[in-house]
Amino acid sequence: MKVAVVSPASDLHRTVLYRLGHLIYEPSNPITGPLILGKILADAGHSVDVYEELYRDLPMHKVLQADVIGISTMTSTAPRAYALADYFRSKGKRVIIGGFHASVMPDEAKKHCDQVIVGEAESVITAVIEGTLTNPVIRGEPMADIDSIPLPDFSLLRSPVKSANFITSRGCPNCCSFCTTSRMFHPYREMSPEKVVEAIGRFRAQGFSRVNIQDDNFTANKVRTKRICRMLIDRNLAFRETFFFGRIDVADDKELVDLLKRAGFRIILVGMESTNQKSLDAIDKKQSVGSVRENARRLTCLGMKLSASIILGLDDDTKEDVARTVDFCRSINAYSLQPPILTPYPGTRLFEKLRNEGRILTEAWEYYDMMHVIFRPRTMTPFELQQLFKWALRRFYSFGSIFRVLRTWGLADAVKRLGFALAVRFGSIDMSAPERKYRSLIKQSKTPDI
Ligand code: B12
Ligand code: SF4
Repeated sequence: MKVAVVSPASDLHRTVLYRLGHLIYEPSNPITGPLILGKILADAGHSVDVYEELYRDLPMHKVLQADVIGISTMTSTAPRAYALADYFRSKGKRVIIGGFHASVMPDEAKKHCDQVIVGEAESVITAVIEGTLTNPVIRGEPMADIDSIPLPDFSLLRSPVKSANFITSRGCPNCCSFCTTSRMFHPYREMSPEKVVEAIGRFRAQGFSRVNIQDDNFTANKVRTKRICRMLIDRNLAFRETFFFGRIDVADDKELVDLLKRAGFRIILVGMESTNQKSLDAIDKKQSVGSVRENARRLTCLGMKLSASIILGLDDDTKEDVARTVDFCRSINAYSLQPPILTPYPGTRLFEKLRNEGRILTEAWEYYDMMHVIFRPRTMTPFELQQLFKWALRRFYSFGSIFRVLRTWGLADAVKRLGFALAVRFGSIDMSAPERKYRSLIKQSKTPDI
């Protein structure tokens, strides 16, 4: 059978400005689920093409050559996924929807397709495509042994891609109130170090100049992480700069940091979230502000490129708290700042709480992208929070910071920082229709009455 799998992008993310932003931000990289499912189907004898809409418009005539079309969903891409699904069905195609959003809203997704797969789809995808599993909503059981899952097959991708994305574990041992991944991928499972190293070797041989480790928490099991590092070093397989998500407590273990660096794992994205203890406790972060600050400083001193992620809009954080956290990230010379706006994704405890409190402003899912305020914050208006997001980016990515980046990391990173400094200043002149619609929604919202 001929199968196409599409990873859609929302209207906002398909604008010229966003696509330009991606060029500056990082080399294009795909979501891996469709490439894993594609490999399973290809091994079963089907012909598979995978498309990423984030980087390039879909070649509709080619997609429509498929007999069955699979569509992946995140919450912010769900409306686009449904529009595509409706269109494909109007052309007589069989459509199957899966991924994050469809897994928590299967009834909504079902209205637009023939079948929905809830959760991890490896165990059922072949039977669904071949028509031996016919229920409208099918639950994929998580595979216990993730070594037995094939690696993402990048040769199936028909969109430009520069980095190999790779997940070496599923889920996270923690369970923060706003987190979707620890619920989607449950229970927490790890790939063996041998398989991880084999995969990285394979991506190298395929000519990738970069690998991003996309585990929610690559350092959750430090013994495993150290073993992976040692094996990569021994086999001379380290990439120059590999990105990964880690917990701030890696800094407690100097041997681990040293091994990570030698194995090329130099860019670490850490969810610092806030420098207000009340906020950390409220989201179940199980960390003290003192250790977050100390460890963040230590990581940068040890030469890691720290990508600091802080959440804007937590109930106990005021504007001053956010400003203090942003300035702390500046003071320790963090490599980058990611200030996602708190987003209550359906399926999380946070979503239920805010809905019960009547604080969800809209269920226009395309704005659930962590860059738009879609709830009433407690300590400021939605409009003020949206402005705070822009302020945080401008404050961190200042023109002055370019010289510090040049001194610390060199010319290539300084040029990238210049790109960011320009993007965060001029990016908001985007007058696309969805952005205008969003602005009028947010400007009308009143100060919270809670
Ligand atoms: C790599 C990644 C990216 C990459 C590439 C994504 C892309 N090209 O679209 C980049 C950096 C570009 C990115 C961007 C964004 N991302 Co992102 N991303 C990830 C990350 C870290 C890994 C994805 C991955 O490979 N997972 C591992 C594989 C195995 O899982 P999977 O792809 O979901 O596939 C499994 C199932 O979902 C299902 N499945 C998936 N697709 C399909 C399709 C069919 C037909 C079927 C049947 C089943 C199925 O089966 C698969 C196998 O089990 C995840 C976090 C995570 N741990 O997953 C966040 C994540 C998916 N991203 C997220 C978000 C919010 C975004 C952005 C909106 C962020 C932003 N502000 O720009 C954008 C949106 C991009 C877009 N397409 O419009 C959220 C989504 C939350 C939600 N509930 O919607 C996540 C979960 C991170 C988080 N904060 O929790 N992202
Ligand atoms: S530590 Fe990160 S990945 Fe783990 S539950 Fe919390 S937010 Fe999710």
